[in-house]
Amino acid sequence: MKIMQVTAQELLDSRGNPTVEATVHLDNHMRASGMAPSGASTGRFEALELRDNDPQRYLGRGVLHAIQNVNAIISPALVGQDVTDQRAIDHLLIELDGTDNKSYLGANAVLAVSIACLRGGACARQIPVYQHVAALCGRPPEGPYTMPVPLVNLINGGRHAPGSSDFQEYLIVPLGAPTIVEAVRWSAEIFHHLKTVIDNRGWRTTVGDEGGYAPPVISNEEPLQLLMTAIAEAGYTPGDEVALALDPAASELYEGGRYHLQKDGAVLTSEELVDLLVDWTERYPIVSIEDGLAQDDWDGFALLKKKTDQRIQIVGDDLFATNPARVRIGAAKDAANSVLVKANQIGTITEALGTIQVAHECGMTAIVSHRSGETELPFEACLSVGTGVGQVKTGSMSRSERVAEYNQLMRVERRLGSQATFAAFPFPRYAEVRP
Ligand code: 2PG
Ligand code: MG
Repeated sequence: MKIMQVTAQELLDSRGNPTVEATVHLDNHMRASGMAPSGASTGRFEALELRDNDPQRYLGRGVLHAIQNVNAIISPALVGQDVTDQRAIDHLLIELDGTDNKSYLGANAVLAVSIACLRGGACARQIPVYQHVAALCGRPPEGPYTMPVPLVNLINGGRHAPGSSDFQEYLIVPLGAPTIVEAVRWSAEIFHHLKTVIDNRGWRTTVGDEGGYAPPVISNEEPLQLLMTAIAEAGYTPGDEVALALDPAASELYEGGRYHLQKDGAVLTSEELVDLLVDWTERYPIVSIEDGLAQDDWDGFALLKKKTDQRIQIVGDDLFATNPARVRIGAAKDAANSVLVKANQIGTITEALGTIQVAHECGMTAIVSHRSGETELPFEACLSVGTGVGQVKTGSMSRSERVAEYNQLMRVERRLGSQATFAAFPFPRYAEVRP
């Protein structure tokens, strides 16, 4: 099935910022669209998101140039391509862009087209997107499938919720659930209990960019206590049934070689921050820490990994920026054992799949992740099931763009029936000392 034309338009993401929607038109009059998500805590090594910088429109955040690149440059180049051949399409996009970081066409233009083609390919083959992804990964589309353990961001801070914690994300990990359907139910119940816990402290129960609560806590440790209480109030066992995870997004706190924690009135060296995080892993059932250190702090990452001794997952987000070359550096430096995979950090689906492969070659786990500025397409759900990576990070249990992902995961699991198995969390040994 051949591509006749690719068009694009400027729409909004979940934060009300402009984003690119691309649509592929196929020769049988079918069409499929893709939209680009967008980060707030973006790393320096990410592919470039092309913005117009015209202060008269959307505070400079318009994407009309990216739209123009799709309509005028990408569309003519893709005419006649087989929409099911994702690899060929993405390689064409990479060549057409010709830069290391997609700065000519814009990663937002390129990814929107890449996703549109992926969805168009699934449409043309008359199979669901996750099956098409599985086929691209060399696996039988009929299954079996591994359903991902979700890392559910119930407390938002940092750039996603000014006024809350300095650290960006406090997540629950319902690793003891038997299915994704149950994992979602447990998480939603804990989310609702957390509201009461926060309300009882007399705090506002508003939510941040990813739908987690954003209470005005007095320390960066306090969110962990709130989560522990909510898990227990909901009737689950912290640790065995529901563990914790963190994404401090520490690049955002790093200035002049130090980490600035305003809530704690502290300015920490890399070693001191590692000590703080390690101490928490001994007092709370934390199983995963993402970007515990800044994107250039390889030594800090390596120290954290060494001190947590493979007991927990040390994840590189800004550190790796979904870039296979950086993952290989990380492996050589023994700086992490997991890679966060965000397709828009690298630009195409084929490259994101390649990064997952490199992560596995390096003995690392991979987590498919959303961005804080999301679209209404439940894309990460399909990518996480199709790739079978075993973990997905896609926000809290509120805001439609986050819930859409969980709903899609539940639909897929029910549809797959016995072909679906809930993943085992790969780092089962959290802190021996239970709180
Ligand atoms: C992160 C992401 C997603 P952002 O840091 O992991 O949660 O945030 O999209 O703002 O980079
Ligand atoms: Mg992150």
